[in-house]
Amino acid sequence: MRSVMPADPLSDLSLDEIEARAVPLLDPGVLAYYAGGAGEERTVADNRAAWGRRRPVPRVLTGTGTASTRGELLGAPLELPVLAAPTALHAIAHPGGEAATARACAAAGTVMVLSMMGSARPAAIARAAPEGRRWLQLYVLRDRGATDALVDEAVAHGFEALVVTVDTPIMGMRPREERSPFALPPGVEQPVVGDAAARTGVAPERFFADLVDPALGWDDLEALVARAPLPVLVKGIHHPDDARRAVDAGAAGVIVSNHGGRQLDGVPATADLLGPAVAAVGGRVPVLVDGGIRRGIDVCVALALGADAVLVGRPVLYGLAAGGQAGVEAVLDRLRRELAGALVLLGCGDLAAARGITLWS
Ligand code: FNR
Ligand code: LAC
Repeated sequence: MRSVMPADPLSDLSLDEIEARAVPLLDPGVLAYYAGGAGEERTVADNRAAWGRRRPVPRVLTGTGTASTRGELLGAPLELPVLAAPTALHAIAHPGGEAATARACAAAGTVMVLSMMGSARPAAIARAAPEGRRWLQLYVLRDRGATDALVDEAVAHGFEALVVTVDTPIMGMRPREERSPFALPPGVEQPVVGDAAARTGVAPERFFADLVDPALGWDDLEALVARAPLPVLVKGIHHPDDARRAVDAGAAGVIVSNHGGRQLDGVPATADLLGPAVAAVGGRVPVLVDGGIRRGIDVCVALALGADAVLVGRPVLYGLAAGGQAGVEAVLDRLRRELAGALVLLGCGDLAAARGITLWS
């Protein structure tokens, strides 16, 4: 009798291998949008390389035979310190869209951060994975009423936190995107952007040009934090003084991020920015980081540098493209297994112990 091939061809693949499966399935314009970065993509490359420049040094004979990847973040449990970063338009990767991503994150016991530029609205994510943890990413709009309406929807649908992205007063210049533009396929919408555009009578394509407030200041952030019924994390922090200032403004968390190298090419890798930001925050709130994290060992380095958790952007999109919900589950499960294995081999039984890892640099 002929044996049947197992149904899940993505399990046991690394994130790079899953990406390689996804690439031929994507429309060239979509691939340019997902993969591309600003300028000549120096920062995209350095984000990845900078994790590898730091070498964690194992401790032996620690009596550690297994490791747990469990922890907590903002007062609730987290099975894996790897969150899904907010990324626009999951429905152009796979028809399952953000709902599939939300289910995969719930299955992995981690947080999905929904982008306000997503192809699904907050209510739809809550319906897709009611048991999952979910945060909403915001760009602050000139029309503060539109921003508040969205926050109300998030609160009504069990979102636990807001992530305000502050590194995008304008879009970065991204040559790959400019060379290979893509049009939204029929049936794919950006409902939140659409609502905000309709409210103000602006074309949705003019989102960054006309809707997002490009001149946001610290006073605006403070006002938003004061008004917000949810904890606010600030995403896109580079400088340690800004990390400190975000906490002073009332942020419940800081996300060290250069937007995956998509905004200003030539800025430092996030692995280089993380340590100073952690020192500036001084343990007052959690510090998260994203950019180029592709391996469990990268997560160990981030933890050793003082991060409480990390986020991954493109790998989730590639997992989604390669296999829908199962593809995102494969990405998160691979990171979980790599992280757990690396922790054991470094002599750490849990995430708290990872903070004490020595880095050879
Ligand atoms: C993003 N990112 C992003 N960030 C954000 O705050 N709001 C958004 O809507 C988006 N959209 C978006 C789309 C795409 C296609 C990508 C690749 C990225 C940035 C994202 O949250 C995160 O900072 C980076 O993706 C992290 O880097 P890696 O993991 O992709 O290397
Ligand atoms: C991007 C925007 C949507 O990086 O944040 O494409």
